Amino acid sequence: MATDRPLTIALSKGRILKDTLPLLAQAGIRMLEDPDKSRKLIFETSRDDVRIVILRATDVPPYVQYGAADIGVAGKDVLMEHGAAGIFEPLDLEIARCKLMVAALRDAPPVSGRLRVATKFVNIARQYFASQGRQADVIKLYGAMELAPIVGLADRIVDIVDTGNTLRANGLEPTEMIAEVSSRLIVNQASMKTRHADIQAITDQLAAAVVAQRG
Ligand code: PRT
Ligand code: MG
Repeated sequence: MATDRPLTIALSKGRILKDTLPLLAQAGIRMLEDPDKSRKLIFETSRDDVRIVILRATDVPPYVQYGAADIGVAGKDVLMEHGAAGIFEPLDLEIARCKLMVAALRDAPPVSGRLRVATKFVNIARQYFASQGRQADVIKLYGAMELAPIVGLADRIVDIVDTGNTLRANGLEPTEMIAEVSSRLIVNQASMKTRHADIQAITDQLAAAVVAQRG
């Protein structure tokens, strides 16, 4: 049976990995080597029935949706952008907190007519401005969104804001909040049935670790 393969957990490098590993340790799952010092993408763990794959943050939802990973950790921003098909979201891990915001050049005048919005979150942006009844042309970018209003590519950006330093450093300010963001435990819907006991146990242990980390 396919269920003989190790339970596969998808994580992304950076803040999600850093903040998730202590929670997984509380569930008895530890990486056997430091992924920051390795070029490997698949890692064994202290449990021989559990392995960890390291992906780009935006690739975690599709891996879980299609069952290549049974479990994953992804920011709510990435989940909102990807959509929830095939994915359960049983637990808020309360890590990597930030906000999805609309931002503009400081003291930018209101825009009459269509708004030009630059973002990597095109689905979220389209949905948000539609829900506000505002006409928006959304331009997909892959990085350095802050530059777009400065050089006249866009009137607004939609981006992640934490301290606000990146916006400020580029003469921008947040104008509207779209959503509060934290990272979520996500589970493939079929795995939730075929490997229910394992996944439920890990979810329960992570839930306890989340409560403990509130301190
Ligand atoms: O970096 P990469 O392109 O590989 O992917 P990624 O940026 O999606 O991954 P990563 O690891 O940077 O972020 C993973 C998740 O962490 C995101 O999906 C968010 O849910 C969450 N998170 C929390 C953040 C931040 N805080 C954050 N500050 N993600 C990104 N940022 C960036 C933001 O894009 C902006 O450039 O930090 C900048 C804003 O920070 P402040 O403090 O200057 O406001
Ligand atoms: Mg990043």
